[in-house]
Amino acid sequence: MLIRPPPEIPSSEITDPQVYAGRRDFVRTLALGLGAASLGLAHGAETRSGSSRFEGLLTSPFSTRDDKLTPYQSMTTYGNFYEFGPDKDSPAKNAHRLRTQPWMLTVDGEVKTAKTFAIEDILKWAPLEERIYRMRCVEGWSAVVPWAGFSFSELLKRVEPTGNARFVEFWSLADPEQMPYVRIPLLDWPYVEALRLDEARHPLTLLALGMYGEVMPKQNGAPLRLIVPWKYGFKGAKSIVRIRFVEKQPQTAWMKAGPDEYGFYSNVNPDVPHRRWSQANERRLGEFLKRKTLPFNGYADQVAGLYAGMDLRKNF
Ligand SMILES: Nc1nc2c(c(=O)[nH]1)N[C@H]1C(S)=C(S)[C@@H](COP(=O)(O)O)O[C@H]1N2
Ligand SMILES: [Mo]
Repeated sequence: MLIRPPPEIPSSEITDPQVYAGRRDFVRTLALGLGAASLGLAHGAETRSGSSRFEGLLTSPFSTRDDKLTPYQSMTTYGNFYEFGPDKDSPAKNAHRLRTQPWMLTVDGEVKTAKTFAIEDILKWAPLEERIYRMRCVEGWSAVVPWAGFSFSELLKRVEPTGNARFVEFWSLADPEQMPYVRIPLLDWPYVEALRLDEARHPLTLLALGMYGEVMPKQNGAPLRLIVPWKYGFKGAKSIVRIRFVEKQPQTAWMKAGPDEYGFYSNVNPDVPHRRWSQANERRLGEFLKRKTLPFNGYADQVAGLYAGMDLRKNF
C-alpha cells in the first residue's frame, strides 16, 4: 500500500525484452477493445506499443517543456492501482481483466440535470490536448508524462452545478469480477478522490484518456482518469465511472485508510513529511539520483492562490 518507503526500480524491469514483448501484445488487444475507429484515432501510424495513436492532439500552453519524459516502459510497468493488487507490478500484470468498452460516465449530485455520457460521446465534444505534466507520488517517486486529455472545466460546459456544489468526487469502478482485489479490504472501495470545486475548475485539472499520444493503457486508468499535477498522485483516480458534485467536504479512500497520513488537500509540500518518511526529495522513474521536491510540485505560480490564507501544515 502507500505505506511503503520510496521503492527502488530494478533495472531488469525497465529493459527486460520479454516484459516488453508481453506488453506490446497486451496494448494491442487493449486498442482493439476500445474500438479505435469510433475514437477518431489514426490508423497505421507506427507506435511504440502497437496501440492506436490519437489524431490531431492539440499542443497545450500548460505543458512542461524543460523536463525529460519518463520512458513509456517505466510508466506502464511500475505504479499503483490497488484494485488490481498491492504491488508496483500488479497493475501491469492484472489490468488486462478490465473491460473498457462500453464505458459510461455518470455526472450527478448537485447538478441541475444529472447526465450519463459514453466515452465516445465525450470525445466528440472534448478536443484532446497533449499536456506534459510532472507527477509526484506520495511514496517519493515521480514522472514526467505526456497525457492526452481535456480540462475538467470543459465538462462544466455540459453539466451545470447547483449553487450548493462546493466539492467534486471522482469515483473509480469497483467491480470484483474485473478487479480481483476489490474483494479484499485493502481500501474502502470504491476508490473515491475529491477536489474543492475551484481546484477542479483550475485549467491544470485534467481528465485524461491517453498518454504518449496513445489510448490510455488499462494499468494507467483507462478509459478515463483524473490528473491533478500539483497534488500527490493518489488524487488522480483511475477508471472513473462517476463524478458527483456535493456540498460538504467528502471523505476520500485514503483519508479513511490513514487520516493522519493522507489529508483532503494532499498538495505536494516538501516541508510536510509523511508520518513515516520525508517528502523533501523524489526520484524520477528511470533515473538514479534524487532531486529536490518543489512546493506544489513546481506549479506554485499557477495554483498557490487557491490556498491563500490557509495553513497548509494543518490542511495537508
Ligand atoms: N482507482 C485507483 N486510482 C488510483 C490509484 C489506485 O490504487 N486506484 N492509485 C493512485 C496512486 S497512489 C498513484 S501514484 C497514481 C499512479 O498511477 P500512474 O502511475 O498511472 O500515474 O494513480 C492513482 N490513482
Ligand atoms: Mo501514489
